[in-house]
Amino acid sequence: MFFGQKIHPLNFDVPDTLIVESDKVELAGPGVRLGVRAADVFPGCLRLRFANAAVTDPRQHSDAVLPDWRAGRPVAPRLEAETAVFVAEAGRIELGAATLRLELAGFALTTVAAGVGACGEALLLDFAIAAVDGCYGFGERTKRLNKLGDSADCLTVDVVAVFRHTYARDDYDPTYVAIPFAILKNGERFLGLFFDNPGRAILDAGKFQPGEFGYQALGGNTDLYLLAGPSLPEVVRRYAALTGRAPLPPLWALGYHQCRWGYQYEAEFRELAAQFAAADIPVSALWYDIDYMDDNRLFTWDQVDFPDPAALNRDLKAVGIRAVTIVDPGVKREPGYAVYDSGRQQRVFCQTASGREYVGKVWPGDTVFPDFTLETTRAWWAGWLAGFLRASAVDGAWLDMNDPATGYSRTQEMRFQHGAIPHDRYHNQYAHYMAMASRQACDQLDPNGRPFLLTRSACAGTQRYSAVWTGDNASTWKHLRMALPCSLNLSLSGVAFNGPDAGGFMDDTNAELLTRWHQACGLFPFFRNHSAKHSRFQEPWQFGPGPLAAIRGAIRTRYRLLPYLYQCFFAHWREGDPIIRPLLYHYAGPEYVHLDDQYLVGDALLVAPILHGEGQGPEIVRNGVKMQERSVLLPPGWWFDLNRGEWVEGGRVIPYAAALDELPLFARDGAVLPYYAGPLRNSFMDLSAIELHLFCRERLAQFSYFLDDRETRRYATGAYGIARIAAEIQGERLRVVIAESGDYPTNTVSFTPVVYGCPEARELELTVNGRATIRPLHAEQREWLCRKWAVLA
Ligand code: MIG
Repeated sequence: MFFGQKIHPLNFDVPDTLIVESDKVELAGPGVRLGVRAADVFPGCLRLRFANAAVTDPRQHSDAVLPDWRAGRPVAPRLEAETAVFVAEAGRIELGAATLRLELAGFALTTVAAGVGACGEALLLDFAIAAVDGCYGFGERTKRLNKLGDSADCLTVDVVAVFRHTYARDDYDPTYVAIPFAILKNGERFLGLFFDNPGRAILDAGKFQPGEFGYQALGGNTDLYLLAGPSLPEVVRRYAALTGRAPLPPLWALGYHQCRWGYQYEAEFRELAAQFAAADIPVSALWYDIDYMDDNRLFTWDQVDFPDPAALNRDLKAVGIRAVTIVDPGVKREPGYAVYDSGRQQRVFCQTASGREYVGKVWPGDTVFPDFTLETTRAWWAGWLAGFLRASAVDGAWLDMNDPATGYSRTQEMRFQHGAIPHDRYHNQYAHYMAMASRQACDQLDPNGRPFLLTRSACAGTQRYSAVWTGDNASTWKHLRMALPCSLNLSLSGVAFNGPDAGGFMDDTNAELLTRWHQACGLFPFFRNHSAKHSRFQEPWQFGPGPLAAIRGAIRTRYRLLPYLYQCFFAHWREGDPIIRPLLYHYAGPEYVHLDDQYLVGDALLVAPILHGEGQGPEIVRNGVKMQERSVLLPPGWWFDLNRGEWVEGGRVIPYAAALDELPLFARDGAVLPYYAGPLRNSFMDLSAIELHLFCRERLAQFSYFLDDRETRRYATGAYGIARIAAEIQGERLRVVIAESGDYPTNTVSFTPVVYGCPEARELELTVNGRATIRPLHAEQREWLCRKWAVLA
């Protein structure tokens, strides 16, 4: 056996009879009986529920869909000629005995002949996609953005464990995350297909058979949710509405994170804080990998290496640095160890079919695994985790090894709910329920606070509980290149809060790679430098003054733009739009179908990082400075080059050469970038004064700035305001109008306009909540100094 194998479609039994009943359609044939029900879920979303008679446990065990949408409004079928028809609000479904045709928002999709079938528990849906020219989503994927011609094995695995020593590759499948969600593109129309089945499944967008899109569930029943476009944002927002959006994180979680497997002593952490200060680089969190524990016992600290973790973490916090600890699910199987004893006593661990505690072999040696699908286990876990976080003054938890990794012990014997439920029903959801339980711990600590959790494994819906990092990559240019499409597809798949190990995890990084990685991913939703034990150290200062200055520029730029990033998170929480987006999210045309070496942050910033090193691609020498060159596709309209400080006309591809300390970064005409201009002191940021960086050459610059307390969950009950900002140039006058509304006190944020690339502007007319003032524009507000990106910061 090898990964990526499918069941050949010819092995499926195909129904030949169709019976229309009052509430469902029954498809039958030799060896196959499939019930099909339809329901309207919400506008633009409908569900087809497939019930395969051969499935032994017909219950839906998935927790992907938000509880509100699980019922749906049933749509009755009716017979038209030989075809059963469901006319739902969101679209139309036509079923023949072995064919399925669906149409939503002008996007029609039909199965191939014999494209609906069953093979024992397995379900087959095979669609003809000759007209489809793009396929996106698929969760956390390697390779390129467009999945047409590619396939995905939806099974969560510890990638490095199953693909040993393959760091030179960039085509891993499966990965840590299983999200059976595909977005098909046909010209400028998009359609989302979410196959809600938590078991192993395969998505194949024409790899097995060109021109066909195949879905195979290997067990259990599948609910197929159809998400209408016609645009890509509509599909993505609907998927987010269905499975949930990320709650607002604490502001510090959006800063720079420093991590490494191998940091082991209290002194090292104090030294790190001092080194960041000396390097003049803000850092918002330091991370504790497994080395902090006492012999890999969960919820303990090594007493010798960390005599007083709470004091250490409080000292760090006093200078604005938060602490995050790794928390693996596996509990050391050791009678006398309190965590194990209490778990055993409360029967919280996964069991085998006959009721033995399932045992794996991981870091702690013989290891047992909490069954997070049980409410009792989640309460037990939440109690321990909350106690640990409180006692050691830790602000966030990093959930690793929850794929789940069981080491040299097979996972298959690990069953759920006291051995009653086979492993595969919850395998892909193990991390999901662990994240849910961990969130419960945070709720116990501070019911009105904002938790920060990071998980390696995830499934559809996990974004409601945790951010996701993309696991063990390697310090290679290939893996840097791959980080863009990987995070972009994950973003389109509902997981907006994500990012890779910056600098690369496995193997040794180098000065240039580390620098370019910080630039390329410095505006990603999650930004953490992390590396493996025994690899070369890769803190920002490890490679001398040149790279340090360039990395400092990248990190400081992130902090400057943190208010913008935060606003993107707020907009995500409200609407479901991802933080980072492929260009095809906003621009139509064939040139965007495969474009994945540049991306947008929100809709206003375009990042086109250098993704190759010296000697690996186009390079030039200008004034004695070596520069790497790439092409940048600028969509139509004017773009302000923030690296060089000039307007560039778009609608074309331009060559762009960038020295080591330069990042090609563009703001579109009509953009407003909220900017933090205050002192950079780690996670301390006073956002009561914000600069509004305005780009209004030909277009009105507009932005909705959300006002909230940035600390509590009051926003979730509507306690936030919106400052609507509009700016334009009229002759010598810059006119800026700001109007606040909503459930937040007005005039709590002072906004200072800064206009770019507009030398003719001499005065500012600023109207805030109806009160107008006119004053001269100061020189520094007339022309921003951004000859060099490092200077911008
Ligand atoms: O077997 O905790 O992906 O980030 O540093 C390796 C040690 C276990 C895997 C994680 C990685 C982490 C490492 N962990």
